[in-house]
Amino acid sequence: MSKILITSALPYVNGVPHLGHLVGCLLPSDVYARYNRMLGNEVLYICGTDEHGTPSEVGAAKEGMDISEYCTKYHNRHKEAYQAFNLSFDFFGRTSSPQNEELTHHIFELLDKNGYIEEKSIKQIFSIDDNRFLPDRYVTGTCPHCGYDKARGDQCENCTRVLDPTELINPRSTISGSSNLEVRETRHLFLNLPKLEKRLSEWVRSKEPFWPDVAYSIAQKWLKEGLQERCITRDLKWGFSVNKPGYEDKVFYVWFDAPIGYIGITKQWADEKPAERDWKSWWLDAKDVRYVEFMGKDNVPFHAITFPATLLGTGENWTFVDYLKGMSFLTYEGGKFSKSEKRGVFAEDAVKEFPADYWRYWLMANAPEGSDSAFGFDLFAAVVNKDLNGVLGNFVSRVLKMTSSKIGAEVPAGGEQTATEKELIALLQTKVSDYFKYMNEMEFRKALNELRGIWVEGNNYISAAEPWTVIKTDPERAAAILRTCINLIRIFAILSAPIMPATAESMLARLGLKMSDIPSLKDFNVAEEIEAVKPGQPFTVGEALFERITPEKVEELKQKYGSGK
Ligand code: B3M
Ligand code: ZN
Repeated sequence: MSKILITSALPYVNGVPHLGHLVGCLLPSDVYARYNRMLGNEVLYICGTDEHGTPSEVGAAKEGMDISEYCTKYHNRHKEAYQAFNLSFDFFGRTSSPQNEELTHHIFELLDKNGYIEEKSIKQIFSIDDNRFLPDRYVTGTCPHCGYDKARGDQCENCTRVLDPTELINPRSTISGSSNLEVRETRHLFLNLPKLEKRLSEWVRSKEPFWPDVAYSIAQKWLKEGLQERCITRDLKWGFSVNKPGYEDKVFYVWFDAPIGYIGITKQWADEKPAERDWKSWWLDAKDVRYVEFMGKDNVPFHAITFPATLLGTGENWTFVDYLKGMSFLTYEGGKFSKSEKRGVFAEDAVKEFPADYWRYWLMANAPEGSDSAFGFDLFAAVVNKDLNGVLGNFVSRVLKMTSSKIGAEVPAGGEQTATEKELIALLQTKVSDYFKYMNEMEFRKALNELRGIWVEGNNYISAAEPWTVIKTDPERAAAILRTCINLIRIFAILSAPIMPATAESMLARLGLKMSDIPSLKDFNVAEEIEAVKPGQPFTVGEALFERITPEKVEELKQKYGSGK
């Protein structure tokens, strides 16, 4: 048994997650965690909310709330939405926890002691009316290049040029709208990445065969361009205090403590049951831990460069990422998801429309892996109707209804396997090993393609074997065919469980089985599994597994959630 540490990028607490967030790191990590548990591996699957930074301050001010209450409110909303999606975190914590603060201080202290922290003065915009420094993206003004009057201090949305807030014409505070601004000098702490560059690039090189192209090439690009010192403090009130004299009025930058949050959240988990859980056995001087991270591609540089550099600089023996799965983006009906413009499906609404498994399946089957992918209700309905309702659901109800009406509600006895079943077993064994191979490689679209192919073989088998005709002349043979089909239902349930856990349970329940009855996926042998459900075992037909989505419903959903840009 191997120890597998899995983390999903920690979603920002402000705002509520949409389908893009789900497919961008949360769902793939959950599928991978479930699959590894089914293989019998010891899995620790960690996630939580990323709570510091200006957006939380601004969000709280907008709602007239105290920041920490605001974070608690949204932390709970995230947590509920993820529960509804059946995400199987071992712990869903918070980056603002005392455990994370202690670790952040510890790591900073070592970096400082080892000479990797520099002090420098920088110029920043100060808003006199807000009585605070403004982060670049909280300064709005007219773009000096294209004249767009709502350009942000870090970048103009209209012409995409990268800006310095001091370049904006008529700058004003995004927070209060005040134009009473001035440029002030302020001292900050920087992580000296150039000093760590050599060790970092050796480390990245050592990972070459294990990282997917996108993550490896992003890391290489950064290293080739040469690393810059990175500012790790901010002039904000909300955040962790800086444990260095002279920095009492500043806090750590959100991206400094957020990845440390993976460790902090593990400590939160361990502190709940100190007698049986040990965070260090996963993170510090840990043995035999394989660490896999899931994230959107925009987060790759922080995980491939800055976080490993932060850990390297401490001189301690931390667990470094072994495999980094960077996902591309999901578009919504040809445009972007936008909460403010009420466009897109948000996790908490999605599960009110359809059971989580419909979304889980669609999103994983269309995961933006190599390139971006597009969500649209037409596409969604087409896949649900064809793969789930048409192929899988139809097979299950057809087999159980037919057996129950023609023979009885027990797995039928009689009839031996023939060459047809032997062929089916061989075919399925190949497809199952391809499915496992893609799951191991985290090639989820390919894995789901195989899974769908496995379901299709069930339909092909029953169509060719025609038990409804055979029963008239050879009831023994018909019984053997239907018994094989019932066993296929169990096999399909097991293989689908990482993707559609609730559906898998419902399929098994019809056969009087539970997930806990299922043996490890290691050495999954179709020839044995196809005889696992024995004659005489009672079953129930149950409701249809999936509903068809009608064209009228598709139109209704488009109206409700916004269509196009
Ligand atoms: N909160 C960005 C995001 O949600 C950021 C990830 C932190 S991972 C340590 O996309
Ligand atoms: Zn512009």
